[in-house]
Amino acid sequence: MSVPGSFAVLRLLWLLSVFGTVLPLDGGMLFPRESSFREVKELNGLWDFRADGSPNRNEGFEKAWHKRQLAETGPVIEMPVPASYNDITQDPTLRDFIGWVWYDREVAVPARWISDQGTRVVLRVGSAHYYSIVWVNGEKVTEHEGGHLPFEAEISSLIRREPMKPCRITIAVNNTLTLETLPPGTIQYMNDSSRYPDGFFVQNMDFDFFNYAGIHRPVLLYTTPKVYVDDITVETNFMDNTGLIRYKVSVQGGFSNTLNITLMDKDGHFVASSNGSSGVLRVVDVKLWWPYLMHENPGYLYSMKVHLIAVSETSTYEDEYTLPLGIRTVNVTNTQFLINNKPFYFHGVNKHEDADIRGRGFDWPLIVKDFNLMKWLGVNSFRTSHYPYAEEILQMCDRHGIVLIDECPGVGIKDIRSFGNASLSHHLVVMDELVRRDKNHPSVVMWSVANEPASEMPPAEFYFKTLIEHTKALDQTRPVTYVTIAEADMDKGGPYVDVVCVNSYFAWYFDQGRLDIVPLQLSTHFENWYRKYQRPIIQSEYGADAVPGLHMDPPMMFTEEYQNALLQSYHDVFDQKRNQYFIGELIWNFADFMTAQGIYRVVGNKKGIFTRQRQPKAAAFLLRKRYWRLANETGRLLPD
Ligand code: GCB
Repeated sequence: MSVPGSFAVLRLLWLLSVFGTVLPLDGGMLFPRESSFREVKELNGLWDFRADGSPNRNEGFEKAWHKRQLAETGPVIEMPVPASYNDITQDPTLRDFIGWVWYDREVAVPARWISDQGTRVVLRVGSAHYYSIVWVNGEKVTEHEGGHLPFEAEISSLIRREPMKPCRITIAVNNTLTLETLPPGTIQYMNDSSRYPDGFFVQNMDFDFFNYAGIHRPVLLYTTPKVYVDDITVETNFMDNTGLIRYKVSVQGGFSNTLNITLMDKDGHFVASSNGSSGVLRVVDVKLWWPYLMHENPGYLYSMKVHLIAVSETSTYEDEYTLPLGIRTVNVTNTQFLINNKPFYFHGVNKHEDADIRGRGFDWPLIVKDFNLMKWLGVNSFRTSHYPYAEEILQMCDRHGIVLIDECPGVGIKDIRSFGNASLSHHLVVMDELVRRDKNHPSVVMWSVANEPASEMPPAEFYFKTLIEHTKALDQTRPVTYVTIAEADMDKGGPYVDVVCVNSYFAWYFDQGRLDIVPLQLSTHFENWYRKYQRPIIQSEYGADAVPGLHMDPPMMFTEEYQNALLQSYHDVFDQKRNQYFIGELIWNFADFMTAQGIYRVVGNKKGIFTRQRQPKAAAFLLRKRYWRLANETGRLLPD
């Protein structure tokens, strides 16, 4: 690939400056919550927005757009935050834009936050895809690589410098994917001037969802005292009727301090207490956290209130943070997945954060609707395919008892150059960030470090061994997997996973239309995987596209009848293997979702059992019947 001279140099320069740095994790990432000593101010709404359409996408940096109001640098439009910017306007150039886009807005900061030197003010972005740089009043406060996890910066001293001026926040976001990003991609320049205009380039990707971009999750300011609770880690266990919570609290800001920990039940009644930065809370007559449909009272949460008093020579600081927590255990044997020592059978879905207009933008009505649909369907679990979802979604799972396989954005790792050291070290950082954010959620029962990587390639063995060992060192309480599609004898990372998660599309991508071969191929496939790795198996994806309203009997591909018949042929095999080593089934996909344009996709992927607007196809009713039957057969509490 040859690249025009000056453009190539500029691109290389910003890639080096931007992608070359691995930022160490320096502290906790507690979800911002209000308390008597903490305030939260949401900055959601309309921001000014400008895409940098200059040929090298670098005009914003060359002309230092962050130094002024964006509106003073050129034409801006109104852009909702949170939302993907792609589908907001009528402009296909913005829908398919690759490069830097800029957002800014002014914020009125409460006077007390500025005058009170004992208050820390933190700016937090829930997520922005993919690479972000943030300035406050023209000064850079942070940058972050990765499109699905939060990042923040303390801005107290900056906003105190010019207390009378409104505080201007500028965020530049770049959606370019390279061989070393997660997910990876490549930029390809088309240099044939008889076919393409000068400077024409495309973003290639090896994954099947639209590369939505922008500020996808809430942006907010929150305060803590100068000495504050920075991180909390809990691990839970139980013996007979007694629950055990091992906790660790880290405090930042210096000074000797006193920590009081109080545990309350769901009704706010005192349960247990402790002092100090680490310890064990004992819970008599414990109410365990159970999955939905496995217990009459699923998703039981206690509240752990951490109260801090820190004293210096001149001042006293007080902080309080309340963490919801569930008490449960997770264990894996050769044939079973155990929650609270009882066999758990996953009957669930794979999702995407995806909807009309907002793209991947955070949206409460959509989230609540999806939970209502999942509960209607009898879903007890889902996989966050193919990237970490908003923390608010995980909190819903905690409360409703929906079990999660928490997946990092390691999707589309197909090029051998994406198995190099730079890719691996970034992947390790993403796992650090993911575990740091999600470690305390009872709903998260397993980490998935990747989806369908080219795991047959020789470097895959070292890559996955390192990645899985690293993840297990970060969190010793949960199993680790990656989702695979390769044939058993080709898979290099297989020996390191705790659970085999396998995707297959028999009678769809292969042997098209031949539903009759599914039973033979699927059961051979399972037997091979089990013989080779002796681990429990989850069917982590299976399905067929169905265009809603398209009918044909006998079934033909793309009709609702074919989707139903294909699911049914898989279910017959699942039911045979269920009492052996087969521990779960996750349909691909919960709802239709947008993809890049291509001849295999007719306005997106249609394997949803709901349409993108969340209306049921015939398959939703088939699955609903099955999942409620499974809940009755597998979900009841089995006698010891
Ligand atoms: C897969 C991928 C998923 C795709 C799906 C499909 O194996 O994991 O991202 O969308 O197949 O529909 O092809």
